Amino acid sequence: MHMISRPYSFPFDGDLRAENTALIIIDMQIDFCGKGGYIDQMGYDLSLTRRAIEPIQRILNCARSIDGLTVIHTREGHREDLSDLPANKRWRSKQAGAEIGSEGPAGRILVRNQPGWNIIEELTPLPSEIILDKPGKGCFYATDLDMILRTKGIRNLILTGITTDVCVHTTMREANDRGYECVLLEDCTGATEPANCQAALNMITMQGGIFGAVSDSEAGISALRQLQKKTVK
Ligand code: C5J
Repeated sequence: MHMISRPYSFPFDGDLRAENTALIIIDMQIDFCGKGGYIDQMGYDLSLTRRAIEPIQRILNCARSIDGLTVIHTREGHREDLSDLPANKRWRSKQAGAEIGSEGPAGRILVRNQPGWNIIEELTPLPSEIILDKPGKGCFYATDLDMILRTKGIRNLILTGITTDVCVHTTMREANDRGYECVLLEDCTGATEPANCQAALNMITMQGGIFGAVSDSEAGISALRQLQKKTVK
């Protein structure tokens, strides 16, 4: 079973099953795509990150209908006392006009349990879905993601979320080095600069798919629906 993708059909060996696959939705938080959050405070155009919401809703609805498929949501954010916030990350965010930990219209910027840290309403996780909190850009650093995936026997990762060139790319690279087989759905992601989003997508597909493959929500949904048919048989 394959998903139509480029530069090769995902996954490389055709071993696409609900049990060995996870849909990962990265950082769809108010801080990254909502009014008054981190990205908004830096002055970026929110439509560039919000473009991913509807396509993610579609693939998420489909994933929820597939027995045995794992859904994981992630959130970037720091402890209230900022003890897990590196000084250089804080300093740089201040230069960009949105100091992490400072008060903003959506509460303290990128701090856990503040309004801006929440996942947007449109993509609210179900109680049965995994939520992963991370202090950095990559989903593997300082989290138990690798342990969760290995424990559940998951090898294939369908990546979605924001931002393409930062948290999504870092995660894809971390996953790739650990032997996970990744595909990124291009309409389910977005970046603060469209050129960087495009460059990040191109980078994945170079050299035969150096970090994995690129597809879209329509192809992702078709592939997942095939899994459902297989499960039912
Ligand atoms: C950023 C992220 N861009 N989720 N975080 O700082 O990509």
